[in-house]
Amino acid sequence: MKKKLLLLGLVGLTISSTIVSCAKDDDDFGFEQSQKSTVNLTFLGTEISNYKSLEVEILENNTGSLVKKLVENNNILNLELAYGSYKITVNGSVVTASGETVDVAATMTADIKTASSALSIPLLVKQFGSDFIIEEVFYTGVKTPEGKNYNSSRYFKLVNNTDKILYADGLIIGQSEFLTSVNNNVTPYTPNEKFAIKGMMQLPGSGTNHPVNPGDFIVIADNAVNHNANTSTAFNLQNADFEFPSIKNATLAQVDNPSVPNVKIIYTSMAFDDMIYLHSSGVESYVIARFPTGENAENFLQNHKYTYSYTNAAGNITNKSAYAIPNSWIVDGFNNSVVDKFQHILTSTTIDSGWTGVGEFWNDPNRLGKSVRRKVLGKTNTGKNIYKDTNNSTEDFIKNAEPSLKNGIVH
Ligand SMILES: [Ca+2]
Ligand SMILES: [Ca+2]
Repeated sequence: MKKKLLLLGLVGLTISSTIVSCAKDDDDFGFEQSQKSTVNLTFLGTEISNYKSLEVEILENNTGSLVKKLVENNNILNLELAYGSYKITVNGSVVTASGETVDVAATMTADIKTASSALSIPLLVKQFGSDFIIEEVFYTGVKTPEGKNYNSSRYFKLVNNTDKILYADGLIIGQSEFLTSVNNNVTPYTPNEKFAIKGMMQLPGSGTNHPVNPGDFIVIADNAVNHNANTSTAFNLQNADFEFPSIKNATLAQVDNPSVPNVKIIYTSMAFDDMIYLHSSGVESYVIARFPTGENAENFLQNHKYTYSYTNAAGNITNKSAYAIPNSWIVDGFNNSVVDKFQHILTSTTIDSGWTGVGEFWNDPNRLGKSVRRKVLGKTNTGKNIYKDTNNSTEDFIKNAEPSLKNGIVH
């Protein structure tokens, strides 16, 4: 996947203000090319516990002279440089306050033309991906204080973990056909080529209708209403960006909120063709994807049927039919399971090589009201979270997390 640079934190003076203030202090005609400056470089980022290793390259643009320095377990570099116009490049790794080792980089230009110069260089986290990632899925649901099942208020939360505006238009969410807790040894089975699905929805929009700023998120709720008004243990999701209510299944008692756009259900294996229902025990996998140019829901249903068979417990052959999303369309995904039931992951390891989950064992009653969330690596310069995505959900996610929308949707 394409690597993107994200701002970890911008601390201290910016270069441009340094240059302006230095220039104003100078006699306009007072410096010569041969003069030297004592330069103090400080590398900075938020929530960093150790500046482990930084390779610094300092290139003078006119003469081509290049200085290389290695800075270890430190974020300060002092050196002498001739007056000139410099490009400073930094590559390395740091340890965050939460103990994660992350790659960082920085580039900066600076004019050095005073006897001493102090530069603060903001380090950027090198992050994976160039599209949305799944930050959280709340699939367990809640029980009412009276101990009854409350079947709504589940949601997907997708985050723009890049440094540019992304459009949610047309994003696909896929729910696995198989369970991580059951392995029937089906044939054919090709998870390295495609992801078998039992449910698939697509967000509306024609390309640029739903912009999402860097670091911001969208919520796709089963039903975008204030569930907290129905039962005190459920969440207020009325400000969700999209919803997938099932009106046809009356037992869910879901309603269509007219002010929140509905997703398009492209495929579901449920008896109600408007219904996608997340497995409360958390043994499914989820992906997000985009149709390549020329593909759409109609083509997909024509060309991506997936039929398979297996030998059932009675010794007979079971034939089944589902659909499958090519892995090349998938932009993110992750597996969920529980320790005492885990059989296999359902994604290619290039999408997710691990699994996360909620609950300590199969149908652990304490799983209810908890979700899975990604770990936070740091903050953007606008105070938004940057999330971990190494395509290994065992490392990237927090199990048994407190749902981020517990107190409603706050951006
Ligand atoms: Ca609606
Ligand atoms: Ca990923």
